[in-house]
Amino acid sequence: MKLFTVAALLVASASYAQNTPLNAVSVTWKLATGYRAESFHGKNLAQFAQDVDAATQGALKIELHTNSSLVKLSEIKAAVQSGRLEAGETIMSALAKELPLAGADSVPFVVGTYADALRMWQLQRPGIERSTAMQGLKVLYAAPWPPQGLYSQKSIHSEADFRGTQMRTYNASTVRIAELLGAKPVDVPMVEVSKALSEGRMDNMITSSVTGAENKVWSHLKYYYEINAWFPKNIVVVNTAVFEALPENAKKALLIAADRAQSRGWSMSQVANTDATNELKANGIKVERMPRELENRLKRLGEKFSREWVRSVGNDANALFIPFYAP
Ligand code: PCA
Repeated sequence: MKLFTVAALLVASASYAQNTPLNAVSVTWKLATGYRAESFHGKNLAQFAQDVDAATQGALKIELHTNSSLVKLSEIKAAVQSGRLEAGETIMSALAKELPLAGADSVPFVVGTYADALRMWQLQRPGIERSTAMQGLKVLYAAPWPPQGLYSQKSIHSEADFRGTQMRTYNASTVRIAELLGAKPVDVPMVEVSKALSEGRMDNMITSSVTGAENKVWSHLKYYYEINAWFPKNIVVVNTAVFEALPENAKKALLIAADRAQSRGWSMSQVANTDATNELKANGIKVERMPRELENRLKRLGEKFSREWVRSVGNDANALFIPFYAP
C-alpha cells in the first residue's frame, strides 16, 4: 500500500473515532473491587456503571465484580496495570508504597471532617495522578470511608490495655499503630473480619462504623470509641491504554459520571456512617469517647506517626501538608 493511502486511512479512522455515534461499537469493562456490592461504595459503583451505560447509550458497559470475587483486594491495582482487568477499586492507603502521597490517607488525626477529607484529596490528586500515569493508570474518582474509630472487646482505660492484644490491621499505618501501642498486628482483609473474630484472632481494630456494622462485630466486640483517627478513601482507576482507546465522546461521558460518583460517594459515606453507628448501638455496642488522657496520648502518637511519615516521603509530603494546614 502506498504511504499516502495508509495516512489517509489513519486520518479516516481517527475521525471515525471522534464522530462515531456513541453506540456504534460497544465495549465491556470488568471493574473489580475488594468490597461488598451491598456496601455504600458498591452501590455507588453500580450507579456509576448505570450512569456510564446511559450516557454512552450502551457503548461502554461496566461489569462489576465485587467482594474480591474475581481478583483479591491486594491484587486489584496490579491487575488493572497489567490489563487483566480494565478497571478496579481499591483502598488508597494500602498503595502507599507505590503511591507515597496515598499514605496521607491514614496519618492519624490530620483529617477530622468530611470537608477536610475532600480538601486533602484535592491536594493529593495531582501528585497521585502523576504517579499513576507513570504506572499506566488513570484515576476516575475517590470516595471516603467514614471516620475510623476503635473497636474493642474490653473497655479501654489506658495504653496498657492494648499491650499484648491482637489488633486487626489493613494497611501499613494500622500495623505501625499496633506496634506503637504494644499490640500484635494481625492482617485481616475486610471480607474476613467475621471469620477472624469467631476464630479468636482479633481483640480490637481501627475501622469505620460501616465496616463494624457490615461484619456484625457485636458478636465479639463490645465497645466503639469514636476517635475519628482518619478518613481513608477508596480509589477507582482504569488502565490508561484502555481509556485512551475509547472514542472522545465516551471518554467525556465517563469522566462526567466519575465526577458525579465522587460527589455522591462523599454524601453516601456520611449517611452510611449515621446509619451504621445507630446499628452498632441498637446491637448493644457501647459507643463512647476515650478517657481524655488516653485520647491525648493517642494524639501524641499520631504526631510521632506524622513526623515519621513526612520523613519517609520527603518533599512531596511537605508540599501536601503545608497547604493543608495553611489557614
Ligand atoms: N473499612 C475498610 C477500610 C476502612 C474501613 O472503614 C477495612 O476495615 O478494611
